[in-house]
Amino acid sequence: MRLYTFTITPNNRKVEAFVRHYGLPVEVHHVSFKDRETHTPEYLAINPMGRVPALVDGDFRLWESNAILAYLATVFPQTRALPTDARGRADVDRWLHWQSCHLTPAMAALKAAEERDTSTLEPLLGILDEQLQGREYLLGSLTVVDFAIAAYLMTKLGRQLDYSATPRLAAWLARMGELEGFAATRVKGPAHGA
Ligand SMILES: N[C@@H](CCC(=O)N[C@@H](CS)C(=O)NCC(=O)O)C(=O)O
Repeated sequence: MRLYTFTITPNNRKVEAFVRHYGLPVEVHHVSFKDRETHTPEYLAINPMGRVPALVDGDFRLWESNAILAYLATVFPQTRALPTDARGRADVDRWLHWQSCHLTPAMAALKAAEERDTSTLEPLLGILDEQLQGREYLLGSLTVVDFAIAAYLMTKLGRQLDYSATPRLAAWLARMGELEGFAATRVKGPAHGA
C-alpha cells in the first residue's frame, strides 16, 4: 500500500498522522510539487484531480482524504478508529462531511479575507466544544474524525485562533498534538499549511 502525500497541508497531514499513529504498513511517498509530480500522466492515472493525498492498494486507487481515512480504518480494524454499527458509522460520516462542507470553507474564507472576521468560524468552534463535553475525543474514543478535524485546527491559521471561549476544544487540540502521529508530522516554520 502506498500513500502519496505532502505533509504540510491538513488534508495530507490527517492521513499521514493516522498512518504514523497506528504504525500502519503503508509506504509514505512525499510528492514533489516543484517537479510537478502530481501532474505527470502516471500520477493523473492515480488521481485525475492531480492532487494529494492518494492511496494505491494493489489495483485500487483512492483519493479524497476522508475516504482514505475511512478505508484505512476499515482495512486495519485493529485501529478501532471507525465504528461498524450503522449509527456509529453515520456519526463518523456526519463529522467528516461537516469538516469538508463547513469547517474547511470557513477556514479558507478567513484565510482569504483581508479582515479577520471570525463570525462564521466561531459558532463551529462552539459546536466542537459542546461535542467534547464529557468526551475525551470527539466521538468518545479516538476515531478518524479526530484526525480529520484536528489537522485543520493545527494549521498556522488554526493555531492563531482564540480558543479562550472553547476550553474543551483547546484541551482536546493539545491532546491531539501530543499523539504520536501528529508529533511525527509536525512541520516547523512559516511553510506550515493552512
Ligand atoms: N478534498 C480533497 C482536497 C485535496 C487537495 O486539494 N489537495 C491539495 C493539498 S491540501 C493539493 O494537492 N493541491 C495541489 C494542487 O492543487 O495542485 C481531499 O480532502 O483530499
